Amino acid sequence: MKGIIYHSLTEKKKQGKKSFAVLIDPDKVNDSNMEQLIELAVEAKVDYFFVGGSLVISDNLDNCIQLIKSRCAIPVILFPGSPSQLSKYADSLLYLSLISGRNPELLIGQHVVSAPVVRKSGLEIMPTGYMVIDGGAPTTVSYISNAAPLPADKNEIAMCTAMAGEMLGMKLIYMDAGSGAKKAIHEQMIAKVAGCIDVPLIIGGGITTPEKAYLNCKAGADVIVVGNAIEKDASLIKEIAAAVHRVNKVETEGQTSVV
Ligand code: 1GP
Repeated sequence: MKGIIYHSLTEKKKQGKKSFAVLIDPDKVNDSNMEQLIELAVEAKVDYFFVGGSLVISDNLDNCIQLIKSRCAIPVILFPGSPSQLSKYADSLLYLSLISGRNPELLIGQHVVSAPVVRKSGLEIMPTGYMVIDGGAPTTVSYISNAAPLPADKNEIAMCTAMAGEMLGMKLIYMDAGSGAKKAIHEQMIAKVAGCIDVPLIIGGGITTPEKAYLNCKAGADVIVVGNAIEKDASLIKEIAAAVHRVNKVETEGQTSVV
């Protein structure tokens, strides 16, 4: 059904429910560690798999998604680093426009070139205002995008960028410090941006602990994305999922922070 993933994201936001997405880079997994990852994700009630990477070299994308689909019902959302990272086996596509940068290719150029293929894929398309925030070191995304990241302490610029993205019609805002960022995005910036938009807010890049995931959610993130830290230690899936979902519980019970 068209629009089912976006519907789930907006419904959760309405209910104040936070989601946890595990990011899988198809270059960094094989069938056997994928099996383990999927098992852990199901057990931890992970909400989404994001699949993609700034630079995907292998041809493992379809295989990786098919494996997930054959093992569980967790929705798969494509998080592509380029228009070549399309797979008809996924449920939905983050249709990214790099609104924090000033590289016209990533704002609209690549979209124009790939539009017929994207339309033909039949995927649910989710227009996403993608904002790369300085994570303290050059990341693959900052290099590949050939665009300066948004300074980490410029909360007002982040706020105005997200507002503009929403008014231009973006259905999601994704703030990303980049995979393996030294510094994850500060809660003050998340709060500032969350306070000025109505669409769901995705936060990722450099999140390595359940505490950080929890604080990000409390600050206003709707979806937390973790990739690198889980590649290093898959057992974190359980802890981070629990921390993210604990925000739901705490808010339902009207208590204060328990982490
Ligand atoms: C990167 O937001 C994602 O684009 C996740 O980052 O790999 O650092 O968790 P990490």
